[in-house]
Amino acid sequence: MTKKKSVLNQAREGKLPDRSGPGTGKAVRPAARRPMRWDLVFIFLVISIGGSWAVLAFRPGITVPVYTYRVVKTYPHDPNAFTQGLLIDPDGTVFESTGQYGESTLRKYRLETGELVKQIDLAPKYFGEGLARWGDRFYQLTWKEETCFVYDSEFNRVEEFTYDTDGWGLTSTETELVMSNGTHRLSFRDPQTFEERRYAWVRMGGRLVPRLNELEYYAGKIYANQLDSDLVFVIEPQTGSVLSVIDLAGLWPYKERQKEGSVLNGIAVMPGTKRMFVTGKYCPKIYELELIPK
Ligand SMILES: [Ca+2]
Repeated sequence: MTKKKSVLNQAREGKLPDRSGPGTGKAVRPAARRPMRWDLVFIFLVISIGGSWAVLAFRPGITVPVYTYRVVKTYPHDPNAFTQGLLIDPDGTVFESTGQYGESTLRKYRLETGELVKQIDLAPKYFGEGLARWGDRFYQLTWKEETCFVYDSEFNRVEEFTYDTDGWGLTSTETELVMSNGTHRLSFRDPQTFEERRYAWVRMGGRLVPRLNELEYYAGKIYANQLDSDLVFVIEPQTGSVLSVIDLAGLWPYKERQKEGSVLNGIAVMPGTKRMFVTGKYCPKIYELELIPK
């Protein structure tokens, strides 16, 4: 870091060529027998400065209030379910979308017992992703297949939409669907047509928050898992600003994560209550949590 900084400082002091933009500076070639390889210096600068910026931009420091948790209760969860979307009804019915080619499903089961009530399997070419409800319909994204399946309450497929990005998380507000695609970008879509109405970049302290995954809308805010992280970001839907962070570190200890791809993913708040549930891909439990300011 020190070396990179000193290079930056030298550049600022004019000791290195200004490469800040086309036509803004000329390399000064010293009168030496072996001419400096400015092209190599330039490549070094691009890699070192660019690399530093990438690290700063994509590893945001936490600049908002942090919540930790208390486990209220745990419930069974299929340890073979690669969880991508989670909803839980007040009557204790869980709706879940799972991923992986050849293993993707839409299922419903009982929260208390894990007893399966209904399941449909996606064709092997589809990788199931986020799940949201709009009225009495369920919307299920697919990862790379750019297809959103729409089902009625009995899981009969009634409609299909296409989109032109990755499909990751999905949730619904009072007026629209909200979709993540694995970046910092949230897409707000018309539930009737699935067309994008607007988008928001999720930022914390001015920095972008990447790899946003499963989503849940609750009390006017969007809760988002982040891939390969134990953090849940609480997001203001209009601006994309992160309002707070829930730190789930230690909830599902790493030594207990047996299968590759085991990460926290899946948030559900029981409608009409404050009961919050989280789980993970290949996680054997659903955790009901109470949030505690840190
Ligand atoms: Ca959810």
